Amino acid sequence: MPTETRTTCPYCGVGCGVIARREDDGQVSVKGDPDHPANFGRLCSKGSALAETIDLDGRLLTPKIGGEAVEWDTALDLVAERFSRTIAEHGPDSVAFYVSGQILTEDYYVANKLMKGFIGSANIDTNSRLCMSSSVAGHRRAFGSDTVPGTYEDIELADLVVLTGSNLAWCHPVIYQRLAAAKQARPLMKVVVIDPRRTMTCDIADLHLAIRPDGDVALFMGLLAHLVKAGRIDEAYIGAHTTGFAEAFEKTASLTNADLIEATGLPAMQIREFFRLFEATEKVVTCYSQGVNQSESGTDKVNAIINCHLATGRIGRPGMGPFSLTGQPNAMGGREVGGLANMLAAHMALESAGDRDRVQRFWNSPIIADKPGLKAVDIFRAVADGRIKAIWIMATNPVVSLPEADLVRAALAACPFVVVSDILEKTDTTAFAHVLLPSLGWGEKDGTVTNSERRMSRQRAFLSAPGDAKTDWWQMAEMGRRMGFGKAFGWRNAAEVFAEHAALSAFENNGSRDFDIGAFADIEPDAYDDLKPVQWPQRVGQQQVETRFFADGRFYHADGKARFIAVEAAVQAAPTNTFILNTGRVRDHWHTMTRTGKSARLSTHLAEPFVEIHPADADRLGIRAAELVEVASPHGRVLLRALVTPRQAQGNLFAPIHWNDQFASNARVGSVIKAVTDPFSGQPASKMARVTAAPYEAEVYGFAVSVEKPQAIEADYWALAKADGGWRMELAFASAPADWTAWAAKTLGLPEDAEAIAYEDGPSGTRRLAFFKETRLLAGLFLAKEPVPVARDFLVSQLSSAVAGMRERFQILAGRPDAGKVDKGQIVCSCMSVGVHQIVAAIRQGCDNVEAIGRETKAGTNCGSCRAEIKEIMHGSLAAAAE
Ligand SMILES: Nc1nc2c(c(=O)[nH]1)N[C@H]1C(S)=C(S)[C@@H](COP(=O)(O)OP(=O)(O)OC[C@H]3O[C@@H](n4cnc5c(=O)[nH]c(N)nc54)[C@H](O)[C@@H]3O)O[C@H]1N2
Ligand SMILES: Nc1nc2c(c(=O)[nH]1)N[C@H]1C(S)=C(S)[C@@H](COP(=O)(O)OP(=O)(O)OC[C@H]3O[C@@H](n4cnc5c(=O)[nH]c(N)nc54)[C@H](O)[C@@H]3O)O[C@H]1N2
Ligand code: SF4
Ligand SMILES: [Mo]
Repeated sequence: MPTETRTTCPYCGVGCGVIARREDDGQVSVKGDPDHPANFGRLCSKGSALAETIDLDGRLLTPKIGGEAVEWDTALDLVAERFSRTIAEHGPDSVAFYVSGQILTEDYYVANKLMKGFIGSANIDTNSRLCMSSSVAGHRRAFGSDTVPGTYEDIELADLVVLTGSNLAWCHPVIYQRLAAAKQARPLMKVVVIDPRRTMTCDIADLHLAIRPDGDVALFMGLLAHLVKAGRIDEAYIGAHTTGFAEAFEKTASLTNADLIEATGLPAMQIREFFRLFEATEKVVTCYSQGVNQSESGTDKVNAIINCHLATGRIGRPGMGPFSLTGQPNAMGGREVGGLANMLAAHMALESAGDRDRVQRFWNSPIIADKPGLKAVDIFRAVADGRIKAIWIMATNPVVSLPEADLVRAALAACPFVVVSDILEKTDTTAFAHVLLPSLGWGEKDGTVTNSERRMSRQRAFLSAPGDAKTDWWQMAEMGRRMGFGKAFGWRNAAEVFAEHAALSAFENNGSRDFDIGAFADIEPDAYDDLKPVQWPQRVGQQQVETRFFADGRFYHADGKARFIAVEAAVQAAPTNTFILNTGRVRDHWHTMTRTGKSARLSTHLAEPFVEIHPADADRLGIRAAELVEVASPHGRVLLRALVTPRQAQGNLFAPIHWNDQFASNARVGSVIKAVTDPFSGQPASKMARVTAAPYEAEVYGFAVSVEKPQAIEADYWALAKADGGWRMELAFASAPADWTAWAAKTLGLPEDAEAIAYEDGPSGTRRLAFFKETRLLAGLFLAKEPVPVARDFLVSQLSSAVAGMRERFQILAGRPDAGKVDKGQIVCSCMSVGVHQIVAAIRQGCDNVEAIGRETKAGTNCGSCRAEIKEIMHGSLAAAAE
């Protein structure tokens, strides 16, 4: 009998409900859960492709020590022994855990309990430091607690939605779809996007403010001053529920209009328009994400935004409030368990003796960490200089994702003892593990996650555990037992861990702490299995009527009042001859691609690492479209494809974070970023690195398709992507190999009896080789002095087509389909595999809106994530036709 399991998407913080269907033959398909309040049945491209990412290719299926498979007991005994010995010799602060907003709440709870309550150090930090920590710090400064006041519904109810430092269309696509639908239903609703780049999110914007990087504090200070001047502040609210207004306002006096224009780089007219919209609209939600958090002034940006909402009393009411969008599926859950180095469990404070005593009594633990541990960047610095001698990394890939990533790599290479729990055997980080522990992945494990609107949902298993893989919480609990803390780590299942976490949240709480899910303190496994998506708080015996916080004007500082924070605008760095490198995400990939990189469909949208550069900058440097660019800083160097586009402001570059050593020759952008951090949160300023850019002189460019996964690619530049029926790769060589056939045979794993056909045009440098066996194309290699002009989608499609005749074989050498057959062009809609050429053809046939294009080509008819791009192509084509 086919089974259907309700679970939650493991990607972004929207936290969409997914129904996973498993057929008798083991085939899995997914669809959106129509009853889940985060998505009501919608899924984005990544969620829709989940079934393509759960195969066992490359999975780590057994514990390993030094690369050799071992039993769990052997591995865990060694881990416990090495950690215990290191602690005995060098103290508890000589070890660390570096965990992730992608583990489940139960995993996180156990790891945090072990480190803070039993090992007695707070050296547990998480990749959420790189993601959410400025929001946490800003919330705690303003509210006295790390509380996201609003709900997704507020975004739909608002009359003005301000999106600052958020590429919602690509990074929180289902919230974007909900917002777009609300705007369509209520055309008077306004959307303002504040982002140095013109992103796809701007598609629904009434106003796009292409702000100078880090101009946000100045902009929101200017807004506060404007609100005061316009008499639009809520003095009664300020008086009754806040303190610090006068000081915060006073700071704005030093910001002249000229300063504001200078700091934001925006035309005065645009600034005025934004201020007027904000002033005149009662229902405003300000959503923010990494353009705010990942900055040297990240925490101040958060507070500058919150100041404006407090000043107008627009918080905690329907359609109003500041809204920090969480990135990872369980960023919020990690904050609940206190999984950051400067927090304690259940939203209690590490710096409060009373809280420490309370947690220690609840855990009945021998010790409790009494000072903050090292934050992510500092943990790896401490590994580098030998202060930390044993580290356990779980569900994160720091060799890719941390700034100064080459230093992180060197630190791990030199560390005496590195443990990595991952689902994959081969990542840039697992390469340095002394002990590798196989974890259960999505669909195999059970637990809870909490999304951006504080809604806890269950992730449920619908696949059996592969090999010896085990849940992350079990691994940590076994470690606790082996270190001699058996009684405190004796849970039999995830439900018991969750119940303990819930009980702690209610322990001596009595309404003093925002996070309280005491209603689940006695939850039984059956009820846990049935748990419906539910927002916190869930206090014992208190019927939940309101899911928003602060509607009553009561905050969590001791006096019950919120704080205005007197922020100051960041001083602009003097212009130099370097670029500002901004980094972030693309639509169809997730972080270091360990999962999305498995899906051919998701790999078609953008198949290689790139750098966006403004046409004038490209011109000045002599960089032509599709050539390669070397981006460098004193910390490292990457090689990326030039994407010349006016979406990018002059003097700024943008590169995606996803590509790493498993998918490209040198594209780990973290390696060029200096590890500058926000002084309050410790969050790295990953959106603002100083770099140089220069054209890369390639003698030969190449493109290849191959049935076999290529091994050890000898090329100065390569980027590899999964394709239907095999792999595709982009190549470049500073100097050409002597023998191309030998290069291809070795790299593309060709059998000796492969039949080769070739074409060569000496003067132009064009050279093409194709290798066949019977009716199948095994590989094709296309070389030229310039970026290779072949129809990539057509060539990829030949990997899974029969190519019997000579005519078809020569068509492959020609690198494009017969006239009459369509070459799809770059894929825009990954769900339906529709390319840009097909969309343009539909437009030429008269389709003049996204729906019509959908009817004609099916593009945009499944998850809808590409609709903004379709619109963009349509406007571009229509404009071109009009010229
Ligand atoms: N497709 C996809 N979706 C994801 C993820 C993914 O890997 N892939 N990851 C998830 C995670 S963990 C996270 S944290 C979120 C991140 O979600 P977002 O924060 O929306 O994504 P980013 O691309 O990191 O950055 C957002 C925008 O900030 C802008 N920005 C840069 N500097 C500034 C500045 O000084 N001021 C302002 N106002 N804006 C600036 C950038 O140009 C960029 O467009 O996405 C989540 N969703
Ligand atoms: N320059 C720059 N750097 C950035 C950012 C940026 O915008 N710019 N963004 C930052 C942000 S916001 C984030 S969130 C980070 C993300 O960066 P990372 O956390 O380093 O990236 P992931 O690829 O998500 O790493 C997750 C790892 O966990 C493994 N995994 C998956 N599921 C499981 C599981 O169930 N258990 C275990 N044990 N392992 C599992 C995956 O295979 C993968 O190796 O990057 C940060 N770095
Ligand atoms: S928006 Fe997409 S990635 Fe995010 S939770 Fe929903 S389906 Fe998953
Ligand atoms: Mo993140």
